[in-house]
Order: sequence, then C-alpha cells, then structure tokens
Amino acid sequence: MTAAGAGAPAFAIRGVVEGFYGTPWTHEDRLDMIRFIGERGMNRFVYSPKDDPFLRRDWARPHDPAALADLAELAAAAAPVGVELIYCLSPGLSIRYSDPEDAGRVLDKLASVAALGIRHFGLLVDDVPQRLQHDADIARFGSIAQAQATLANLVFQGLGERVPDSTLIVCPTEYWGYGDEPYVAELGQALDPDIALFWTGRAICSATLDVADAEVFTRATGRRPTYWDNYPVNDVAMRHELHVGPYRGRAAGLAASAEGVIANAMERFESSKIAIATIADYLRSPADYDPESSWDAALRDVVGPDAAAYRDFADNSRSSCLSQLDAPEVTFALEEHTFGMLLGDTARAVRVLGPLADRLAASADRLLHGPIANERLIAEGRPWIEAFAVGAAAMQLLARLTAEGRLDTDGSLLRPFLDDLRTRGLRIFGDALEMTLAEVCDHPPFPAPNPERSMTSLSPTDGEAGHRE
Ligand code: LTM
Repeated sequence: MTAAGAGAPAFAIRGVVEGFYGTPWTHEDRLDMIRFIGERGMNRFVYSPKDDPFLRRDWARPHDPAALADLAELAAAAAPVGVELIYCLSPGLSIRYSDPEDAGRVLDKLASVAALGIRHFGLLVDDVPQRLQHDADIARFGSIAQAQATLANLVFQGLGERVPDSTLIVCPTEYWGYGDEPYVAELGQALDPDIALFWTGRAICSATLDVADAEVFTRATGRRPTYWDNYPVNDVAMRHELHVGPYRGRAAGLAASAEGVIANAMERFESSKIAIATIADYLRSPADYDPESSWDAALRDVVGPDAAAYRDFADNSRSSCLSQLDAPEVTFALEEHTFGMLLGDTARAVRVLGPLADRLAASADRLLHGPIANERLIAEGRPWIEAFAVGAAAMQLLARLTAEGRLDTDGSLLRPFLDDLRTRGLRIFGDALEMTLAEVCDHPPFPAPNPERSMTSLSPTDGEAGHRE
C-alpha cells in the first residue's frame, strides 16, 4: 500500500467486479477480497460471476437460504471496511422485456437480496442477444435499447418503492466503442437519469481510458461512465495470458469525467491481487500514480519474501491489452545478443544475457521448488512459471553456445526448448524469446562479420545493415 495521495480519493467509485467467465470464487475468497480492497481504499465489490447460474442462465430462480446467508455475510463484512456490495442480475439471455411478470421476477430477486441489507444493484445485459428475440418484444418495442430501458426504469422505480436509497447500474449490450453509437445513445436517452451505466471504453479490453472518450460517452448518454475495466481479467480469448503486470494507460485526469472504475478480476484469485493493488493506487491518486513503483509495492505486499523471484517471473508475463513492452529486460538482453552476433562480438552478445538467464533460472527454481510463502499464488501461476523455467534454461544454453562459439554449429540444441514453449501455448516473454530461438533454429547461421567494421565504430542502426535476408 503506497502512502501517495493522502486525502480524498480522486474517483468516487473504486472497486472490483467478480465478472469473469470461469469457476466463481468461493465465499471465503470473496470475504478475503473485500478485506483486501477495503484496506486499499476501494469502496465497491460487484458480485456478478458470469457462470453462477442463479445470476444469469437461471436468473429467475430464487437463491436458496445458504446462498442468501453468504450474501448477508459478505455485506456485513464489507460495511466495516468501507465497501458496498453491488448485487447484479443478468436476465438478458431469456427475459421477455415486454412481460410485466418477468420484470416482477427481476424485482423479487433483487428484493430478496435487499432484505439482507444490500442497497446497490446492477442489471447486466452484456453478452446477450443484440436483437429482440421474443415475438411479443418485437411487436412492442422499436429497438432493444427501448426494451432494455423500459425494463431498467421499471426495476429502478420498483426498487425505489421497496428499498430506500437503492441505486441501479446497467451494463449495456454494446458496452464498448466510441461512446456515441446509436444503441448506447438511445439507451442513455431513454434511461432514468439516476441510473448509472457501465462502459469498458474503446474496446472490450481497452489499452487506454481517455478523458475525450469519456466526454463523448457523457454527451451521448446523459451520464458519466462508470468504467467496467477488463483488467486483470484473463478469460475467454485471453486464457493464455496471466495478467500480473501493473495497471497503466488510464488518463491522469479521468476522475473528473467518470463516476469511477470497477476492475474485472481473474478467476485466478490470488494472482488478481497484484494488479488490483496497483489499480487501488491509481484510483486513489491518479496524478501521483507510477505503475512501476506501485507494482513493486504490490509484489512485496502480495508475494511477501519471494517478491524478487516472482518479479523476475512477472516481468516476463506482462502481456495484456495494457502492455507496452511484454518482457522488457529479456527483450533488451536478446536485442543486445542479436546485435552482438551480427557484429561478431560474442562477448557483447552474452554480456547481459548470460547473467540475466542465470538469475531468471534461479528465480524459476525458487518459485517452483519453494518453500514459498504464498503457495496459492504459485499454484495458480504454475503453468506459466514452468514455461518461464523452460525459457530461462533456453536462454542459459543460448548464452553458453554463444560464449563457446558454437551457436552456428550447435544452435539446433535449442530446438527442443522452442518446441516445448510453442506446445505450451502460454504467453510468456512476449514474442522476444520465441523469435530469437526461431531465428537461431530455423535460419542459417549468423553471417561472418565484416572485419573492416569494428564494434566501436558502429552505431545500433548500423547493425541493421548486416541483417540477414
Ligand atoms: O466486459 C463485459 C462487460 N462483459 C464480459 C465480461 O464478463 C468478461 O469477463 C470480459 C472479458 O472477457 N468480456 C466481456 O465481454
């Protein structure tokens, strides 16, 4: 936890959504996450696991008493740490928007939760049919936006009558884009102005969140966005990535143009905490936020005494929609290796790579063979950490063959490492390592250097002149 930005937090709404596809967190996980985010100044926990049938596929079915008791316990645990629970229902797969009985079922379900003391609710229609399906809906509504606004307004009004001080947030069906698409503009214009709207920004997983886009959204919909930020979530098409890098790419001045940010977490619960700790820092004080120092603090917090070894791993697992450089240290070392080889300077080629490969191999060994303080974190990341170990070993061999002048003759010894990494199919080291190994294994040897050009007389750009076809 950083001390930066003492005083009122910049963003009014600061939280985490359990909104991923995959096995929902356990009740104990949720209690732990609520404590974790409360300690870091966040104030919302959005309860919306996509694969809980009671919330989505079977949305009208009442919760059983045990589930209600768990929800009551979550709300009770949240209040003392300054966190509010937002309970979300996702009826859009099957609901008849025109049917007052279906609207009543939504209200009854929300009321069963309100009876536990929960005041904040969400109506989520993301990832549902984009066109009206039921004949009665097609006959009644001119568009799906009108249908959804009618349902949301009814629910909001009903909630207001039954649950004092309640709030409602809607996640639209088109929840990303430029912010003024016809659907979202129509929905915004038709919704009660006191209903909030989620938005993920330019993309489902947005590389940046910008003030200008937020203002477009606000003008089009009549309300400032509440960002549903799809980081660190790694479900669906992102399953091969482990999102343990820092939060970045969010404008320093965004707080004035948005209600807040709710970060969608990974099914990998413990691993999510690293990014979430950095998100908490950003939301508290975006002007002071420094991704790298926040990340180092988060690693110390979450990983504990093994933070340095885990950092070596995580530095090579930065690939995500947010990342600028997926594996900075390794990328630079491999660039230096290639440059040195192209110029015939093997000492230069291994100067950075050799010690780095040894350090990464030692870190991989420590993480895989322990003992480790945060065992669950390592268990969650094990497939990536094993790939990391393979990559580190490959770099050690690459450095050794280079130093011994055997890369041209024995480069094929690296082939099993390349094949192994490709078979695993996990995103680690970005593109850097596989490209270098492929270069050695799949292409002819590095060319003999031009003896008339010594290292000292060359600049990095000169090196490109010697690049092989
Ligand atoms: O992003 C939203 C609003 N909905 C879903 C999420 O539940 C899912 O976790 C993310 C990432 O795959 N994408 C979505 O479309």
